[in-house]
Amino acid sequence: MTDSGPSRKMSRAKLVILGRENCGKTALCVRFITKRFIGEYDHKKEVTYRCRKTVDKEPIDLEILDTANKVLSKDKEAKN
Ligand SMILES: Nc1nc2c(ncn2[C@@H]2O[C@H](COP(=O)(O)OP(=O)(O)O)[C@@H](O)[C@H]2O)c(=O)[nH]1
Ligand SMILES: [Mg+2]
Repeated sequence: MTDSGPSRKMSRAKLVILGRENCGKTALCVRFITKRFIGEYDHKKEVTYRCRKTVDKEPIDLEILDTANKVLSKDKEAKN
């Protein structure tokens, strides 16, 4: 197949990172994208990261949603 020309559409994928609060979701995302461990960031913010990575020798556009336990936070507020 000759699908490697410039007209070929870039592959895309969307990821959602789930897990309990403080389990390391944001650290994992930041490290995956920057190859660095960064401890200083807004812990309450839900952020969508966009980056380009190579998977199986093919470039792929990634959209990574780093969730931030909003529902849990609301539950806590409701109890207070
Ligand atoms: N030592 C160490 N600390 C980590 C690691 N991953 C996350 N942390 C720390 O664990 C805490 C929670 O991480 P965070 O990514 O904010 O968790 P999130 O709430 O799931 O997004 C932060 O203080 C991070 O710096 C790790 O692999 N090693
Ligand atoms: Mg986080």
